[in-house]
Amino acid sequence: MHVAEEVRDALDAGIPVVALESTIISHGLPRPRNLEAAREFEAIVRDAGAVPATIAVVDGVPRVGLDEDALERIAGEGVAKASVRDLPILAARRGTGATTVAGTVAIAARAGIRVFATGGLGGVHPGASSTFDESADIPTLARHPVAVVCAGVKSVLDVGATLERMETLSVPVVGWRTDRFPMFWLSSSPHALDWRVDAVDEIAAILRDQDATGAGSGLVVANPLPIEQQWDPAEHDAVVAQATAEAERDGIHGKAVTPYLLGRIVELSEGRSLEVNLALVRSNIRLAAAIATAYAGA
Ligand code: PSU
Ligand code: MN
Repeated sequence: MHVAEEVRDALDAGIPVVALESTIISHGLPRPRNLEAAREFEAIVRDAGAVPATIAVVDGVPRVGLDEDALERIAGEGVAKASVRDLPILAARRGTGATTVAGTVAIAARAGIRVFATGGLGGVHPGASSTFDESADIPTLARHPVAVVCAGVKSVLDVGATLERMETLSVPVVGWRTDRFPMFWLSSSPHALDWRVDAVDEIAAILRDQDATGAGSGLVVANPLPIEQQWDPAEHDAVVAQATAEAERDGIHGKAVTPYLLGRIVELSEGRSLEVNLALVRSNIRLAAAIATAYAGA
């Protein structure tokens, strides 16, 4: 594993660090917007006084903190989507991969990074009771002490089933200034949360308790977009339904499902879903930086 000097120095000095994933760059956003977005995401962390650590596997080496060259490679073509199980294979064949939430969490934990920002988590897909399609993101968050700030899970998923899995696997979930679990492009959902948090100091205190008790699990901080920034719900429902039907018609399965749906949803919405997606990632990064700062100041 290679930890960038700036990240290593920050971790040693107690300067706040925010991990960022790379699958969103390589498989979640269309080129060339993706490279622009990757740079912007890092700049938002810096503007908040924290150090960004974008994580990916480059030529077999897990990298924590990417230079401009590496960022450009991850934003280019032919990059594998790397979940936890892909990491040893990429290492053995010196491959290059963009890490999912699961892959990023596993590497961030090894580097000692406690706070991570993404767009939306993977979770349980509709029909999972027969297809078994459940993202490795959830079980991985049960195993590593990394807090992930996200806008809930993508609404292409079975949100209720995903919340149930988080309960079973003992992944704690808190709503940031909300009582309802957000659904990525949409600010709310019918799904009530057990816990609402209104101050970053309280999130820092949760992390410290996990550290003290050796809880070992992560934390999901669900951060809804302000309602005036959400995607139009009527268009959202129609587009998600159509993209889901097309994925089924085209026999998409395995790791291709999520990138296929996200790409198709951007096309069908003529880019409107993309603007909302970018806005929610920015918002999650800002909150993650504030949490990392509160945690570092402890
Ligand atoms: N959030 C986004 N865009 C994305 C993803 C999340 O705004 O592309 C990615 C994350 O990397 C997440 C992955 O881990 O989608 C989930 O893929 P799967 O369902 O195959 O586990
Ligand atoms: Mn899957």
